[in-house]
Amino acid sequence: MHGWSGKLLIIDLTNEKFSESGIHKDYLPTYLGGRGLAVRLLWDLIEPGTDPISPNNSLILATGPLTGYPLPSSGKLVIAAKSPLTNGYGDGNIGTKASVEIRKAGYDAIVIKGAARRPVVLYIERGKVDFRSADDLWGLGTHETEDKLIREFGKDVGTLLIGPAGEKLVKYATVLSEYGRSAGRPGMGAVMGVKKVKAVVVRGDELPEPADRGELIKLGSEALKKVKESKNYDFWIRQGTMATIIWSNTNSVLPTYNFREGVFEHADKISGDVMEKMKISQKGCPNCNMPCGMMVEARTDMGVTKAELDYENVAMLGSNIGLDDLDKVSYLNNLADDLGLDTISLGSNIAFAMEAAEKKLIDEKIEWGDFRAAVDLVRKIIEREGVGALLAEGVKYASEKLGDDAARFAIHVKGLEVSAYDCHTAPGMALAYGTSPIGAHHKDAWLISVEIQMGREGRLSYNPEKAEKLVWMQNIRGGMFESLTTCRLPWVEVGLDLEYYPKLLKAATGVAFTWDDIYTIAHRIYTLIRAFWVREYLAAGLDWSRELDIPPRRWFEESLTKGPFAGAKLEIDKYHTLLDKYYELRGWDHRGIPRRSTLEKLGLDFVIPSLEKVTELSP
Ligand code: PTT
Ligand code: SF4
Repeated sequence: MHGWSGKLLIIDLTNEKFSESGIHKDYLPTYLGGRGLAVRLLWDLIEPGTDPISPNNSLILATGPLTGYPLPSSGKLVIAAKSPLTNGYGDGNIGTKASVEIRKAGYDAIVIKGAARRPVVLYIERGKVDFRSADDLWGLGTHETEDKLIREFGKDVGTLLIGPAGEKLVKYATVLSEYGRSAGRPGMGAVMGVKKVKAVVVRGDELPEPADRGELIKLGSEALKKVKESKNYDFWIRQGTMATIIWSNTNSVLPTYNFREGVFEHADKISGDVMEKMKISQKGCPNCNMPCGMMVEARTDMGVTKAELDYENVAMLGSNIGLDDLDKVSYLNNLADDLGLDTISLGSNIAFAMEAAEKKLIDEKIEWGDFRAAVDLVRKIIEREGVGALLAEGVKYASEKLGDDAARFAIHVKGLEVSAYDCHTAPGMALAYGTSPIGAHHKDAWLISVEIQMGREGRLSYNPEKAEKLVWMQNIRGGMFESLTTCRLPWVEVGLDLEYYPKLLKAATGVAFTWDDIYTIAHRIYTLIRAFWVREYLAAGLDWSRELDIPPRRWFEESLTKGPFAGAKLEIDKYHTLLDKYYELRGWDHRGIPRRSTLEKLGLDFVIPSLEKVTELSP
């Protein structure tokens, strides 16, 4: 076998044991790795209806057949589990040395089962796992924890860790690494927390041998050169994802005041240009020559802080909560990193609280743009104090508890808070959020960029071609990139030719995957993820229906009041037409449940008995 090691490391925390096992021979060619491998393992390993906040959940760290090789931005890792926030499939993608070290230690994936009795650091090398006490680290922020891990293990190891949010099981706690890389929006940090794993530290020695080393190096260095020669390269290096703030505002999609509006009157104060003036350094993931980690130094009356800024963080903790000062936004961003909280869900929960306070549904006084109140709210979320106890569970839960009309301004899909694109004027992007396999996230499809290029009329239309484009985009981004596992930004941001990827895959694995093969694998992954959601929902006694694929009510019920699209909102009947088209393309029925024929066609026959136990399948 080339390109993959073909091996899993299985760690049993409850019994402090570990074992290695071969990966089923069919899994790698049919799921590739990363997300594909993760969902297949979760399907196999988790009992239907498992409580995600229990030792019975499994945490999967999955690399792919391109991870770590010398080619563009190949230092990515998928972290997956059943999500505590949504009760469905959850994952995130992190760029960190840990991804490369896992491969170098000889594993395609690591499965972490059970729960430790006391906090542990898992120290992993090829064929060896140490269960070391983390008593001295429990309770510390991620920055201090990382400092201590580096002192103990040196700088050449890979680290994955949680902060107090993960320890206290906040439902949108993430896994952090390298002072600001964060992954696993749907609560992967809480899964690590319930297992009492404070950190995973990995040291490897050698990557799996590729099928054609010469070809891989030739193609990889050619692609790295193309990235640097791209016309967008210089601007990307200056601003990274932060350039999107002004783009989103100009195009009326910048989330503002809890997604009421798409334009923020102070967008210029939180823009990429302002960030450039605060920038002190820049960092990137392994093997990346277009590093986008913009490190800034921020000054507030709370002191001087460093933070790594990205578009999503700044939009959600800036315009979405009415905060117009990039220093203060950076402070909140750094606080989220240190505590191990997802910035997107955090920004949504703060905005939800601000709106609930405005509507007098909660006692706390927290006004739009109130920085001090926002900082205090973060503390309350971690301590589960007052309204923080509701918000630690996410906006869906908080809105259900508050009742009244709170559900109208809880901005989520399937429990995962919407990431930073307002969709009052973007039906295709709304569909992307509605059908994203982890709840509302842009990772799988950035359809907004395509819609905006269509001009006003095209953008507002419900043309079925949007559903077709969405399926294609999901298959490339959420199927191929999440499984390879490499960063998609060389393609998305600087236009690296997609044709490199099947060629690199062949050089790595020796298998000539055609585009048809890649689309089929992606389609298989999406369908298995959907089957997982249905199985888990119904096993937990929850209903499953197409209503779960509908984005927030606000976009259908309340028009924008400002900007070039004032008066615009989505239309529910037309949205359903798009959704029907999407289901047809995926081979799912009117409820969004995969048809028996689709499961058979994709080689997912093993799913049929489990689904038949809980629901009737359409032919
Ligand atoms: C991702 C989500 C994003 S998406 C952002 S900013 W983005 C937020 N970043 C956070 C952060 O920082 N700190 C924090 N405490 N929480 C945060 N939550 C948010 O998490 C990230 C980059 C980015 S920056 C993007 S778009 C691309 N995402 C990729 C992806 O998903 N897959 C892939 N194959 N390549 C990608 N490349 C880019 O990676 P989640 P990272 Mg992240 C401070 O994890 O759960 O997927 O959520 O991983 O290493 O930080 O890289 O404008
Ligand atoms: Fe990491 Fe950014 Fe490079 Fe992607 S472009 S690999 S997210 S540094």
